[in-house]
Amino acid sequence: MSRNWWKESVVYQIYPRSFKDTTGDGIGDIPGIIEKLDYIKSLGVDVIWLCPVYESPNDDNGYDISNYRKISKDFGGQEVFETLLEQMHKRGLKLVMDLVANHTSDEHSWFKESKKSKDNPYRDYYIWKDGKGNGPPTNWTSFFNGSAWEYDEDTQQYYLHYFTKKQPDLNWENPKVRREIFDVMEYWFKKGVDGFRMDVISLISKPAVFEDSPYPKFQDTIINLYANGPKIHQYLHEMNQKVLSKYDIMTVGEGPGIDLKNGLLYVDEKREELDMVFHFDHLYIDCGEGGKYDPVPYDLPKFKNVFSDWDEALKKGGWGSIFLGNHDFSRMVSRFGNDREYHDASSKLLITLLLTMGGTVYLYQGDEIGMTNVAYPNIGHYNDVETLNAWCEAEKNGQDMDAFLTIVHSQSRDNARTPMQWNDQRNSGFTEGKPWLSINPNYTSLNVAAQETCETSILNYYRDIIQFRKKNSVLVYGDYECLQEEHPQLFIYRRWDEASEFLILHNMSNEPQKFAADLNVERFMLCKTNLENVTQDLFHLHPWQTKILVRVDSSNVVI
Ligand code: ISL
Repeated sequence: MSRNWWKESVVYQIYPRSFKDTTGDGIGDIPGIIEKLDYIKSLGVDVIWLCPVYESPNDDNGYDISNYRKISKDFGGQEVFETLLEQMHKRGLKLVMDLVANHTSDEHSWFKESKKSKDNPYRDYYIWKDGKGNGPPTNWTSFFNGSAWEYDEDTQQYYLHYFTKKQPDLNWENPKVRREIFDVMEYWFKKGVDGFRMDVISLISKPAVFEDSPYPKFQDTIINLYANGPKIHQYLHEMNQKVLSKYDIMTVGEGPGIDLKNGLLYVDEKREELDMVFHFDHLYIDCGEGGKYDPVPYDLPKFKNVFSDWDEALKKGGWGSIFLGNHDFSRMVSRFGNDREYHDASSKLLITLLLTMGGTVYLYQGDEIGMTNVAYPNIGHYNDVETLNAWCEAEKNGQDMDAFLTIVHSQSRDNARTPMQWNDQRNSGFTEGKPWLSINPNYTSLNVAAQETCETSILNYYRDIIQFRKKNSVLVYGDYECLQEEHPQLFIYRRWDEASEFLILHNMSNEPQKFAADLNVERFMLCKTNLENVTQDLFHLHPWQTKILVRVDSSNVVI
C-alpha cells in the first residue's frame, strides 16, 4: 500500500453557516473560520473540508450553486476566501472544497439559458424530456419527496431534478458540460485548493433508458436506477486524466448507492478515478421500509459488519474513509452513543473508534465537544428542506404528527446543523444577531470554552487521540480484524503490522462487560482509556468504556 499525505490526514468538516458569524447577520462566515483557525490547528487536524461556500440562492443551503467561481457574499465574498486559503496554508492546513456537479441551481446562468428555448445552445446542459400523456416522463421521485420532474410551461417539457426543483440535474452526457466542470476544478486548483469532496458523484451518469422505476422502495430506485449509471467510470476516469492527475490533491466522492459490490471500482488506484468514497452503509443502518424517516432499531453486530466488510472490499487496492456523521445525519453521540447518562464517556469512545480505524478519518464540527441532537418543540423551528418535505408528506398521508415530531427529533439533518457552541454567553458565542437556526439549549454547559479549561474534557481527549494516531502509523496503515463480531455489546478489533499490535476494546452499552477471549492478558498493556480513576482490570470494561491496549513486545509504538 503506497503511503500518501491524504491517507494519513485527519479531516475536519466545517458547515460554514453554523460555524462562526462575525457580521451579526446570524449566518456563519469565512472571517469566522479565519478567526478560529488557531483553534482548528490546535485540534491536530490536517485538512478542512468546507461545505459549499459558492454563490447560491440557498434552497438547499449552498448545495444549489448559481456560480461555481464566486464565493457567496453571505460568507464574505472572494477576497476573504483568498485570505482563508493563505492563512490555512501558513498554518500547514489543507483545504478541500465541496464540488456539487450533479446539479446546479435553477438560478445558474446555464439553466436560465437552457430554459429559454428548445434550441438554446445551453438546452442540453440539462435533461429535458417530453411528458408522457398528461404527466411527467417517468414516475421517478426526488430525494426530497415528490416527482423528480418539473414542468416548464414555456417550452412544454420537463426537466429532471433528483433533489429540489431548484436543483436541476446537469447532463454529463454532453461533453461541453464535462468540460465546464473540469474547468471549474482547474480554476480552484490553480488558486491552490487541495482537493474536492464531490457531492452525489455516484449520480452523474443517468440511466440508459428513461422508463418507470419498478421499485416501490425509493432506496431501491437509488441503487438500481439513479446511482452508478452506465458511464460513471468513464466520466471519472476522464476527469482524473484531464484534471486530477495533474495536481497533488485529494478527492472523496460522496455517493448514495455506492456499496460493497461497486465501491472498489471508484477507488482502485489502478483505475485512476477517485482517492476515496463516502458510502452510507452504517448511516442508513436504521432506515426502515419508508427510508430515513421510518427508522427501525439496529444491532451492534450489523454495525460492526459494515467496518469489516468495507475493510475487506477495499483492501485489494483502494483506500477507505472513516466517519460517523456529517451535516446530513444526526449527531454521532446521540445516534451511536448515549447522549444522556454516558455523554462524556460515549463521545470519547466514538472519537477513539474513529481514530483507531484504518483509512482517512473525517471528523464533523462540534463532535470534538460532543454536540448532541436537538429536539425543537415544533416543526416551525426546522429549516432543512428534507425535513420540511418529509413533514408535509407525512401530513398528507395522515400520519400521527406528534409521533412524527419524535422521528424528526432523531432523524432531521438540522440536528447536525445547529450552530457551534463556543461558550455559555448569548447565542453560544456563535453570533451577535439572531442565529439562522436555533442554538441547542444545552450550550450553557456544553461548549468549547468550558472544555478548554477542563483537562479531562472531550475536547482535550480528542486532541490527545489525534496525536496518538499521528505517532502510530500502524493505526493508519495496519491490518484490521474484528474479534467476536457477533457480540451484541462489545466492539473489539486488532490493528497490527510486522512490528506492533494494538487491541482496541469498546463497550458500547450501559452495562459493564467482560471480554472473554482466548488471549493472554499478560501480553497486553493499557495505553489509553476514556475513564481514568476506575478499576482497570484489563479485559473488563465499564459502561461505554474504551481501551487501547498494546501488545507488550511491540516495537515502533509511541504511547
Ligand atoms: O441527506 C441525506 C439523507 O438524509 C442523503 O440522502 C443526501 O441527500 C445524499 O447523501 C446527498 O447529499 C448531498 O447532496 C444533497 C445535499 O442536500 C446534501 O447536503 C449533500 O451532502 C444535494 O446536493
